[in-house]
Formats: sequence, structure tokens, C-alpha cells
Amino acid sequence: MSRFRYLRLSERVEAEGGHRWPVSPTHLRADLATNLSELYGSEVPAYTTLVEACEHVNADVLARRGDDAERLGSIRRVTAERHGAIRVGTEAELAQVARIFGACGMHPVGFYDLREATPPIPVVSTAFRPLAGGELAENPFRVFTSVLVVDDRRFFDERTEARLREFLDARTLFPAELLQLADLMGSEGELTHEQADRFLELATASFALSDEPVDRVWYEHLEAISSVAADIGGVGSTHINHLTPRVLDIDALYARMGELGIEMIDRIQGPPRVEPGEGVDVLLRQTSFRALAEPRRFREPDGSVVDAHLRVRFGEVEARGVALTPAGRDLYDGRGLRAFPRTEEELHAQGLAYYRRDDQGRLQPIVYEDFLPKSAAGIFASNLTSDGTADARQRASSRDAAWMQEALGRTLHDPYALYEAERAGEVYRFPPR
Ligand code: OOG
Ligand code: NI
Repeated sequence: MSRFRYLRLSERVEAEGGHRWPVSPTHLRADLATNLSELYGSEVPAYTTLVEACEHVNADVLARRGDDAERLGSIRRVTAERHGAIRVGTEAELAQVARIFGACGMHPVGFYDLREATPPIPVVSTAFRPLAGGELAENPFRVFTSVLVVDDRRFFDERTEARLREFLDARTLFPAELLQLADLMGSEGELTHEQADRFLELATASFALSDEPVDRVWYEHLEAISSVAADIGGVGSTHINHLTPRVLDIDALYARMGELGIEMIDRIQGPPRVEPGEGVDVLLRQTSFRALAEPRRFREPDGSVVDAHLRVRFGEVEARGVALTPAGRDLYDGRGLRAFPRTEEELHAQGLAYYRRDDQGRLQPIVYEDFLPKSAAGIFASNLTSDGTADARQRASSRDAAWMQEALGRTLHDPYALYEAERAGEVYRFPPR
């Protein structure tokens, strides 16, 4: 990790003329996103190529389409926009993640069950993100966060479950000082610069790829079941699995990455391309480059440590469209884009997508701020070394939004309630738990 140097707030403050205002959650979120981007770029060089290619494509789209290019977010927002993906093992770890991201004004939204994806993955997930339009405009950093379902018998037999629990309960992902600083932000609503620096240093380090040796036999046992399970339960720390920039024309980006010699998966996931004037971009489109072989150290049964490689982390890019209402989403899930009207006026009139009217009565789209992991299951699939093994005859363990909220120890927000409040121009209020 020697090449990585995290950005100190105090250095930036000096560059800004020496003001030392307290640090807000919004500020902390923007700085965490920047730091994680620096970190991930130092670990995965192709990520930096991807970010540069996105900036290039975005500049082209802006030059070509003018103001229209910014209807789904200002170029400032889109340039800084990232989503991360992390994976943890236990409810306790998930609750800690909620405290850390909570300090950055990122709250859990939505419940996703990846066990229903093809191939099935033994995790359930939520996404931590800002809730209000103004916060999203400032910096929309979001992190898709998955937790392993250790007691799902379709994946893990009793013995593996017991060993997983033992392994996971014995590890510490986040230092106590980081959690204390997170709670301080929670209660005070601000941190001093020194506290914020320390928070960023500890938080960023918690998501770095560790060079601690991985137990070969245990890792391979889990990998045969699911490589995501191995990535979570086979290693002693967590890390950013991918960090995804946003692009305004994902087809152009896909072509450009090919020209740069970076091998992409064979397609773009999500809704098909819509030509300008022939329809409306909805939800989320994503594509990725294949997982890279990264150096990792393994401990062999005889105790020796050897250098080897693992392919678990991949590069992903996304393009976002308008958010669909529940009716719009049902239509999309059932019949795809073919069934959709072609204009924003019609989408709005039929109650299929979320729009607001501006001062001049023009429709303004409300951006889709969430995820489509089932459509992105292709991204998982194309990056797994194997589909793993799941025995469909075994008992599934029940996991739902109520379970997730309990594990998080805080309100789990419903994405539709957030879009609805945004459309109505209301301030979204935290629902009682
Ligand atoms: C998360 C996969 C979901 C997306 O963009 O849909 C996701 C993971 O790989 O852990 O990031
Ligand atoms: Ni992703």
C-alpha cells in the first residue's frame, strides 16, 4: 500500500486559504469518496484508465448535447460520482458499516436478495447513500453492501456454517477508534479537522486490500461453494470489491475501453441502448472489465507462505437514467423497454417514471439512485471463476427487509418513498422504526 497517500483535510484547507470550519457529514462523504478512489486507483491501475475514459466520454457528450447532458445531474456531480461495493460476514459487521457510512450522511436504502440471482450468490444487500436531492447533488457516493447468509443450507453445510461463524466472529474489520469517531459525528453533527483526518485515515485503511496471508485450504473450500463467500469468509479483512464511475454514454465508453486494449465483458447489462429522440433512458446500465489477477499471499497446510494470484475484483462502469415508479418497474421487469412510451411526457402522464416540473413547467427527471443487482448478475457471473455450488433442495434461511433493518440497528429506507418525496418537493422525513 506504499504508493497510496491519503488526502489530508488539513492540507486541502490550507490550499483553500486556511479556513478551519468544522467538517460536516457531507464534507466527510466527499472526502471519503476521493480517498477511496485514490486507494483503489493505486491498487487497480485499470481503474484509473477507466475513470479517464469516462471523463473523456463525458466531455464529448457535454460538447455535443450542451445543457441537455446535465439533465440527469450536473457535470460536477457526475464527475465525482462513484459507487463502491463491499461485502461483510456478520450482522455485527453490517451494523458497524452502518455507523461508519452514517457519519458520512449515507443511509441504508433498499433490500436486495442476491440468492435469487443467476447464478445465486449467498448474500443479501442494501445500499448506503445520501437520501435528499441536495445531498445527492453535493456528492452521491453510495456503497452497495452485502452480508453473507451463513445459515443458508443451499450453500453451507452445518460444519461450514460453524467454521464460518468462528472465523468471522474472531476478526475485527474496523478499529474501535474509527467507530467512536463515527458515533461522535452521529451525535455532534460535525467533527474537527483533526478528527475528520483520523476518521478518513482509518476508514480508508479499513477498505484496503490486505497482504495478510490467506489460508489456502479454507479459502478453496469456500471458493468451491461461492467465490463471493470465499472473498468474505476466507480472508481476515474487507476491501472495496469495485469502485464504479458514472458515464454519460456507456456505449461510447465500451468502445473506447476496447480501443485502449482493456478486455470488457461481452455486453452492457440492464435496459438496451436508447437513441436520442427514440425513447428515454431509464434505471441503470452497467458493464465491466474482467477481474484482474492480483497478487495475494497464501498460507499452505505446512505453514509456509507463498505468493500467488486471485481474481476477485473487477472494474465496473454505469450510466443512469430516470427512476421508475413501482408501476414502471413492474412493466420493465415483465416486458422490458419495448412496452414503454417513447416520450418523457407520456412516461410522466402514465405514472411510469418520476419527474418534477421546474419553474417554467418543464419536466425534470429524477435520477435512479439505486441498484439493479439481478440485471447485473451477469457482471457477477462473468467475473466468477465458477458458478459455485448451490443445492436447491436444501432449506433457505429467511432474510428480508425487516431482518436487514434489525441487523443494521437503524431505519432501512424504502427507495420509492424517497423518489415520491422528491417528486412532491417534500423534505423526506425519517420514518419511525
Ligand atoms: C456487489 C454487486 C452489486 C452493482 O453495481 O449492481 C453492484 C458486489 O459485487 O459485491 O455493485
Ligand atoms: Ni457495482
